[in-house]
Amino acid sequence: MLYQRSSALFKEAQKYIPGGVNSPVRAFKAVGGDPIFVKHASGAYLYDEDGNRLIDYIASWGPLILGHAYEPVINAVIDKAKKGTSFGMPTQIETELARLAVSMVPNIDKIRFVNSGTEACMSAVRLARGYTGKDKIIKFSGCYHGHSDSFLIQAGSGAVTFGSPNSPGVTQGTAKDTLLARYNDLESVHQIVAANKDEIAAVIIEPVAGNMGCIIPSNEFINGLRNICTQENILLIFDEVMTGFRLGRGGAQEALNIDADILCFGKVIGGGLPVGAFAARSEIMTHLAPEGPVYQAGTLSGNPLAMAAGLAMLSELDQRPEIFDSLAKKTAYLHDSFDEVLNKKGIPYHINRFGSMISVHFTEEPVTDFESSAKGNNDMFKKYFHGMLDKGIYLPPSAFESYFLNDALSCQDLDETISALEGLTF
Ligand code: HOZ
Repeated sequence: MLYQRSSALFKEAQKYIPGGVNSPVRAFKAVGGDPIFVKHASGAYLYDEDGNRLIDYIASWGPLILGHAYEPVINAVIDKAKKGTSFGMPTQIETELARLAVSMVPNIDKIRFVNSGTEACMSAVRLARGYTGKDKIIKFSGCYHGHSDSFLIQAGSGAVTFGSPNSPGVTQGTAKDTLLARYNDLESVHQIVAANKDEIAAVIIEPVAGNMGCIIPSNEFINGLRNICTQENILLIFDEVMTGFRLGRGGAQEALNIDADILCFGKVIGGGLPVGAFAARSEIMTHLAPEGPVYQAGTLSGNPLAMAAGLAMLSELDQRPEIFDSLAKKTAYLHDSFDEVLNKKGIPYHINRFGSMISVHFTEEPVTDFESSAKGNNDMFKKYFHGMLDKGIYLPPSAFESYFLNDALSCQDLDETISALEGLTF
């Protein structure tokens, strides 16, 4: 495939935008080459500036669970836009989306809308600190909760891809309050809790991780985490930015059968527009301004266009919950077929999958945490990524990301993807 126009556009972008992109992982640094510039998209396909059609496995990094330019979502946005795009005043549709989200997700009574997953997680931690009166938080290496200061400590996603899991610019003062545990290692949590008795406000975790590839928590680990938090009066924050409204109506809480105390959302809840949210039981949410003293605000929070997209998206998922099952089946089919092909090729690999999230790691060992994920062979990953791209398959351009399947992917698309893998030489 030719990407001349994308390359020219990237060159021009680099003159005015740092690295030519507005979010680092898009720059293809982990896989080499120039990023693809999208012209438009529809259903399961991206159409780039050079006229190539690509089968899309990132779905805008998760939000587009029903495929690109999904008509009910687009129509809802158009209708709303005609009536004004932002007021900085309350609108009825905010309550409609809040009511629907609260009805779908376990353990939440109230929800606050923000503009991104980053905002949701940073505000959730502030709320946890305000509620408990404690300062420290525990996060897990390789988990990524957006780019606010407290979370750029051994962060996953683009932060690790670009070699700044602990970013310059984060002060020692902030970093000292973020304590680092290992994913799937309960003992590491026990040790930190014991060494910081009565000082920890919250444990924040991606309940199914998607920012070091897809990583699944063991039952023992995730249940144990819940127990430690309950025993020690620590709030358990599930960062469901990726998993919320994707692993099922009730997200990871429902899929793993675990109750969290505060939930963070982004991606699917905005239907492809910039929406984040955090939610909890009333007892916790009443601490938030203007009801309580924990401050949080935003001019574009609850923006009517974003709310319209989110409402159209969640309504569809609420009415057709079988979508989650169908997506999981498609993902399982892809997994089984990739197993067959890669086994035949005799390549060392591991595939992790949960619901419609999946990732391929080129390593002999099972991938259960950041350390094992980082052992993946990146040269192999680059060949795989570019080989698939050449055959019209768009995968995440970094091994530290999950794929997100969307409902528009047909059996034919999946088979085209499997044939592309068959044709690869590593
Ligand atoms: N941090 C996102 C993936 N985990 C990438 C966002 C983007 O580059 O669009």
